[in-house]
Amino acid sequence: MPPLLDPAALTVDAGQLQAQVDALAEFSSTPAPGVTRVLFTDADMAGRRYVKSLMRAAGLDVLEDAVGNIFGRWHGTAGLHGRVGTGSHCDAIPDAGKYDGVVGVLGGIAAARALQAVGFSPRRTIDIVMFTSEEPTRFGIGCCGSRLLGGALDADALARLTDADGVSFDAARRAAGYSADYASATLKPGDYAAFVELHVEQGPVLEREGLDIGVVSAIAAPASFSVTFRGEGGHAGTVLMGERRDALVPAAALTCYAEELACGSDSPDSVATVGMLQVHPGAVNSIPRTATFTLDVRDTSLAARGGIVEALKRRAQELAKERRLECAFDVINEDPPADADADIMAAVEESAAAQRLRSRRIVSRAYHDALFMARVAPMGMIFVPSKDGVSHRPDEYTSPQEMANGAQVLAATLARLAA
Ligand code: HGY
Ligand code: MN
Ligand code: MN
Repeated sequence: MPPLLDPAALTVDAGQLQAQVDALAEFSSTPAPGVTRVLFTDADMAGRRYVKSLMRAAGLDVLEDAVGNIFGRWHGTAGLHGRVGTGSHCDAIPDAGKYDGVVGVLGGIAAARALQAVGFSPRRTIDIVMFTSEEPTRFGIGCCGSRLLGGALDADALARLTDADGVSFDAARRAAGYSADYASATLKPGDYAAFVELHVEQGPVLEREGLDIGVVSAIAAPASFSVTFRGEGGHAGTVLMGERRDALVPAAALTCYAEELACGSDSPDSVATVGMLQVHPGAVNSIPRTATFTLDVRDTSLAARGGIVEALKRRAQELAKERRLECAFDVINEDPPADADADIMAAVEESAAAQRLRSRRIVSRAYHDALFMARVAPMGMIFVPSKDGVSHRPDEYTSPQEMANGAQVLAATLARLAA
């Protein structure tokens, strides 16, 4: 910690931070209390403008890359290579809450202001980043912006992704005003000396244990797949049961099997979810011809996740054979987990202690942009409590003081890393 800076002296205005979270929540394509802010929609573009205005008001240089990652840059005084990064996302899945991701972007700007207020000036440049498309809502894969930055997604593959209306990522980004060469959005190792993300826990642990700060030790490994069963459909009244090749029934069977595998796993971190299902033709009196659904399987252990995925693939083929159907089991993403950097964890713990905040180490079962920034820089995450552990729902809540605590710990951590 630089000699002049007392972490306990760092204060963030909790009321102002809450007011900014509330103002950002106004930019939504669905009515309150839920928030919907899907990539490059009008709501997302309005939210981006608002975040950039806060960055400018904090005296940060605003830069945007080829895919709409937004950087609020606080230039360092020593011209050192290797910036210190923090940030998160502001896009929101349909009818979500207003804190997921937002606390890490607005809290990052607030942390910079808290450091400016005590006269701190960073020797290393500090970036507060708003990453593009952390949520998979529009193009089916999450963390598009941080995957590109971290070298975990091929630019051509990203450009070709299409949304439900057949609009490609490349067309969507150009319509949003981003047309630079994709290559400019890939970092070289060393570009960042450290990356720390502030985020709401999205789980019940901190609240249940009466703690203020979560020091993330690892981020679980997410995997997602698109599965399609294809049969022959037909009239719901005239095709007798023995003659059917119904596409939806095996989809339902595999959904229940996914739950059974995750519940029966030896690993406590195994989770499996079917979140989306489309049936064609989708009529009361028509036997489903195709059923397409998404599988989201995660674990902190790659072996445990792999075991569940392999069992699901086997069962899908068995069901297709038994029922004379076709089955496509396509990978959307299969990512490794990431461990936090020991020095950054120690810096977060010491920053929390200096501010008399109670902390513990914790695993992140949700994925974050930090998962991909970990590929190009030492990574850390700071969690603040989520009421009742709720997230991805309109009743998601973190109190103003809990957000301010997180931003203050982030400010002290950034000061150490950028000194
Ligand atoms: O799905 C996740 O873990 C993140 O909230 N996008
Ligand atoms: Mn989320
Ligand atoms: Mn998030």
